[in-house]
Amino acid sequence: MLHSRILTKAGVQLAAAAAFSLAGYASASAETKWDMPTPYGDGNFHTQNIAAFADEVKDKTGGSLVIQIHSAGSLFKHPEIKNAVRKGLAPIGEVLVSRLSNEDPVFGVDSVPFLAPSYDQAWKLYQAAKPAMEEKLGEQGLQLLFSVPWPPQGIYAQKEVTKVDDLDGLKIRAYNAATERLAILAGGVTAQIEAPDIPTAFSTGRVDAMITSPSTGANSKAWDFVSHYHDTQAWLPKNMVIINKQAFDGLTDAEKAAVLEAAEVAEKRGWEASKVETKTKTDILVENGITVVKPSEQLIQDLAAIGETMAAEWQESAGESGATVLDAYKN
Ligand code: PCA
Repeated sequence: MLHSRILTKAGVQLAAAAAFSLAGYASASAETKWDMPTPYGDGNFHTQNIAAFADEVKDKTGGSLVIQIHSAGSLFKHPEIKNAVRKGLAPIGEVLVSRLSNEDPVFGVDSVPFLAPSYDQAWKLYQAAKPAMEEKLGEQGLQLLFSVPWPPQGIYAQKEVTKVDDLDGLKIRAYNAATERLAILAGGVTAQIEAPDIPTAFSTGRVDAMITSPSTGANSKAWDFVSHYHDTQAWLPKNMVIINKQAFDGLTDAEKAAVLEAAEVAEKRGWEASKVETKTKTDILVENGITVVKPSEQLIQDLAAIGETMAAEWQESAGESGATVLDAYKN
């Protein structure tokens, strides 16, 4: 017996009402199908890592738990995914952690420029922030399964940028509150654009520069609309896979174990894939004619000053719990 829980967006509300009452017996004897909304395209390494996670869950459960991925915001748009999982409209989903920074500053710590600009530092910062992240998610009936960073963030522009003043007046694409703030501090104007919409945003002139990874640059064929990539290595924002606790509790013990084991493997695999991705996607930018620039001393200094402002603002907003995270990170 197959319980296909959520088929269309229109059916979601109704299906959700039934979903948890079905969960108990469905998982005991039959196939459970979980729809999983994610924000990024099929070609992205995060999505591919999640596909491997889903395969492993299916294998480990002998096919009793099947996770179907709906990538690129096709089931729920990125801004809706967290609440969809919280409400049980989808049992599991992926979001950029820092999209939740308006709920609690702890979710924004991975996007403070230059606080943790290497993989080792990003891992340490993740470990420091994780208890607070889990607590905040737990308050909403959500559980963190795993989290994987994007490659380090750099600046894409239609000219070489040697100082922050060169960004003055540009329309800079943002993907979270921190990139918005940085764009404004740099003298630009900003528009929040989802990754799958980047090519259109450039071709229609809504934006003319962006701060993101080699990964998203290559996935969106940045060579079609910019000429330079400045490898500033400013921070490594993370995605996370979250699960509705009630949906998780409805699984059999064997299924729960399979999900948790596959999540642990996915986190390790994802961190390694991200490191590899940094090099392979930077190479792809070069192969397609983008000039990859080592940032000038002046640009580094200017960005560091913006980073200090943003770090102070983050600490101010995060208060005591923020101080705890920073202490854990620095010690
Ligand atoms: N890619 C995502 C978030 C960070 C990144 O490298 C994006 O640009 O939307």
